[in-house]
Amino acid sequence: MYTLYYSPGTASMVVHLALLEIGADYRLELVDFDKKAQHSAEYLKLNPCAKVPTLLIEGRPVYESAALLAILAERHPDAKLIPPLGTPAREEWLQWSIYLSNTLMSTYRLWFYPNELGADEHPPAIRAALQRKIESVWDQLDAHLSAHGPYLLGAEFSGVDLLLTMLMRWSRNMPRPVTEWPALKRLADLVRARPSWKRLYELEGLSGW
Ligand SMILES: N[C@@H](CCC(=O)N[C@@H](CS)C(=O)NCC(=O)O)C(=O)O
Repeated sequence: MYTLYYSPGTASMVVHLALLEIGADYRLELVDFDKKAQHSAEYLKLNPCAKVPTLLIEGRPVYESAALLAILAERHPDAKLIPPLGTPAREEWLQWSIYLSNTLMSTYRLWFYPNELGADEHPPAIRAALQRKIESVWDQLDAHLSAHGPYLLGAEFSGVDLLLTMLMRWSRNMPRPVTEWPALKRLADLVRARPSWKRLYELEGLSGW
């Protein structure tokens, strides 16, 4: 039994999707951002970063969404969320998961949390630079998927496509949402058609894209 500390539609989403894909037994614990519950003494004992997700694995708290995706995928090989150890596809999977975390996730963090650079709002030049950075990642990924898609690893869906689709969803209110990149939109449409995506929307009370 796992316990996922989550907030709807945030970085916990990929872990929740992985749990649903696996069919694992899990319990959800809402971390209420409106009440700043991520900063409560109780939660900080589980995750000193004051962020979601945190997953309790046999009672042990573990955090970082991309790491949790890999951990769950490895613990439940039958779900085929990650290719087998020692294969080129496994190496490519790791490449994409770390790339997405290092490039998109960290840039999004600055996009959504200007306070981390010490201001209520970014100056326009910083906002524009962050937008350019995110769009340059879409350009790169779209070129890769056009040549080698429809999924990041080619013909086969894997857990890293869940991570990418979660990150794509976060662009929906940006000046150029990711659905303007055709190969990325095709991947998103495939992932959004999966039962796990639909079930997560019900469980987390999400709507739209
Ligand atoms: N690198 C972390 C980032 C997690 C993260 O930024 N979570 C956000 C939600 S998307 C959060 O908890 N925000 C609340 C806050 O920072 O106060 C991960 O991938 O798990």
